[in-house]
Amino acid sequence: MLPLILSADYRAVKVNVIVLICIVIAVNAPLSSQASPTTPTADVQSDVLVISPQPFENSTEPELLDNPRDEDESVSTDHPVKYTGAQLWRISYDDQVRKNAVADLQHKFNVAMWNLNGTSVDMFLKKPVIADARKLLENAKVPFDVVIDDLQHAIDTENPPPEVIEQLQNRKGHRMTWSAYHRLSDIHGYLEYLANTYPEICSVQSIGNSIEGRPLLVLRISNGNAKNKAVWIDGGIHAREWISPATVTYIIDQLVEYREDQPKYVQDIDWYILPVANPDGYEYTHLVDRLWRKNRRPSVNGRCHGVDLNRNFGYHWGEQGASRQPCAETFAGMSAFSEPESLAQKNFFERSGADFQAFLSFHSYGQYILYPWGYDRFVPPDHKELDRLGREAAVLMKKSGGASYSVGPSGSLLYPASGGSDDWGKGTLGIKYCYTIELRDSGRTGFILPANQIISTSKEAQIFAYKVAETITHG
Ligand code: 0X9
Ligand code: ZN
Repeated sequence: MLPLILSADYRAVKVNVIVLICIVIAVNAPLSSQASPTTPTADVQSDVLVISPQPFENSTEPELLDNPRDEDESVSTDHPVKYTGAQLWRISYDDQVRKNAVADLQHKFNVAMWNLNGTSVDMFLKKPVIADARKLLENAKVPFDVVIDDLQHAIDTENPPPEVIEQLQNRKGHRMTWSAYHRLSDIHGYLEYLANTYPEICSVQSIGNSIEGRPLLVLRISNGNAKNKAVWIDGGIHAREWISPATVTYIIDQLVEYREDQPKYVQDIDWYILPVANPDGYEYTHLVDRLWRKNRRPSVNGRCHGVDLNRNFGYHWGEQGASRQPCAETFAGMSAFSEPESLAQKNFFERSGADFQAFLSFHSYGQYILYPWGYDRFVPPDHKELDRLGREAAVLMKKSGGASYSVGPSGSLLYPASGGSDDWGKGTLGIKYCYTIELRDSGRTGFILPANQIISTSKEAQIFAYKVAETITHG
């Protein structure tokens, strides 16, 4: 049963039932208009290419991919999803003929978009559709490369073998290595270890529980100076983006274990860090489906689990690039902050007295430094300052031997997507420097970034975070 209609207040129940009925009708409404694949309007909603994207409230919802995994009852921890023979293709996407062909591909086959840039799009294809999809693109004369030729092999080799991980672990009183991706218990155990070992600068608090009851742990690192400005960092909103919690915990390690080596402007910040903002999804990617993105909200339509937490924040919620379909990868939820994970962040900020000047949300992939707005192709009045900081950081990251990052407003540089946490940080909380950082890589391995790139990725992310700290301290 939906929590929406569990209110004890009769009037609320009545209103909620009406709202629920309207939503059910809307969700189940047939597509009343659908652009033909020859109509040149292919566009993107996060992981999913769509035809003629419609705003959330529009009843002509564009076609979005269902998630057939949820309909498969055999999927469980005993029967994890296997991606044997599944491939990632990089397809040219730089003229209208090519865009139409890609839209056609999405219409006909169960393909999901993983990323795009100005000239190409990364599409994920399961094995059964590969031969026909290849024919379609060849007939349309659209060039493409097979970037990953067996996703299951990539998954099986992304972490070092268990015996190697075991050797590295437990050397320092905790299990984190940054040579491997770790389970939630290792990450949470590490935060507790820091709070116990360095109680004068570290404290850990649970800001709430996930839908399945896991704690949302925030580490505060502070020297206690009353004048300190504060920086928020989160990772792991999207479950499958494993490099994000790995990077965020690496930054924590530098801030705490190597504290004396850090510049004064870094030591004089109050850092609030939530390494795993979607703990249920994260565990699900370890145990059942490596490519899960959303939280684990039980099905609201009897078929598909999960809400995209980065569509569930309450600034311009439910507009472009967010879906009302529970099976879509970009399902925005039943209302803004309907999910305990996003609501916990909201409650935390509402109660906190800290002087937040920056809000950094780490994702992958694509190597982008994105600033608001994400909900549309607009920019805030102070966009030049956000852009300057982003560009200065990108130069430093590259100079240090790191990867190249593109900088820009996310609605234009990537795609419009509403309900993101970064927009909420800026638009509702009024925090000046809000960024979403899409970490490595730029497409060779996508979400399955080999663990041997954790440290190099984390080092460039650390440079970014420190540049933010320097700017809010010294201007
Ligand atoms: O679509 C997203 O949520 C982010 N990309 S991802 O591939 N990691 O899913 C980008 C979010 C950018 N910010 C907003 N659109 N507000
Ligand atoms: Zn993401």
